[in-house]
Amino acid sequence: MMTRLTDDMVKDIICSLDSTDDTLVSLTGMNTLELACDAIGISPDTINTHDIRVGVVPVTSGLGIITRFSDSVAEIIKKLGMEAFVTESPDVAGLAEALSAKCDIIFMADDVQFIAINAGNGRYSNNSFSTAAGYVSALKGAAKGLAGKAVLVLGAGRVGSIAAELIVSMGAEVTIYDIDGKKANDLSRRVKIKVADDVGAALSSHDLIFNASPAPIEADHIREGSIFSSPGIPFPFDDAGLKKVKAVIHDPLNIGVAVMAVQSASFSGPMELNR
Ligand code: 2YC
Repeated sequence: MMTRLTDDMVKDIICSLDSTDDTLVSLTGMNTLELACDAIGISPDTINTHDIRVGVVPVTSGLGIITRFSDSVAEIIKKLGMEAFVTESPDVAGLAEALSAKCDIIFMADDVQFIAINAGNGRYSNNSFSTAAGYVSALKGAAKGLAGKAVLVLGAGRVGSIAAELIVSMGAEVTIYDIDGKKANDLSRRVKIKVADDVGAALSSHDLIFNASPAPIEADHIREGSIFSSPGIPFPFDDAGLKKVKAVIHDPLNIGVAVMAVQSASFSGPMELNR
């Protein structure tokens, strides 16, 4: 089961959009749009964000609407330079609204999947891949490259597993820890990674950490000056832990949504945009 955002985690996204972008530039050298393009391997000048119309459809299924979730998604996308709006209706009526408004991309999330559909050709981006790719790019930026370096991945769920594969493909030595040892071992049969069975020992022997776990991170396990790329929710650090780290890259939605928007847009050739 994917970790679910709460109203409280989402409430400040819109008012802190600019500071989130500034922090990302200072930590990684890239703003949110540059990071999203880096994550999917295109250059920012190949995508004309102003030509892209995005519809965000609230979804009431399962545990229902998260207050300001859809508004936050739309504002994150607008900050990339795209046109974005939240549909009046939720669910199927909202989807119909987005389609009749000739949206190029449609975002929707239930309790299991969060996707961005390219309305021109039906291909879609999902939040797990996008979050993994975006936060790996952020770690690469903050560490000034990952090739030949040792990286610890916490969490062998959907995001952590994809991240481990991406980091290995960048030439890093990856160790993974998951509280469920079977998950970590299963992944190590597919991807060339080492498995740690003690999170404290693993953390105290790494400077570069990708955290995709919902668990808190204890300050006395953290190596002084380490860099965390940390999509995991809830935010895992206490004040003592924050004093020891060199950098923490974290947001509740921004990087994942930005990669979804850029990746689903990249599924269109110029002629395919849904006009
Ligand atoms: O407001 C709505 O439309 C809700 N149906 C949205 C539910 C999102 C559930 N997913 C999550 O909370 C997590 C997020 C971290 C992003 C991906 N899954």
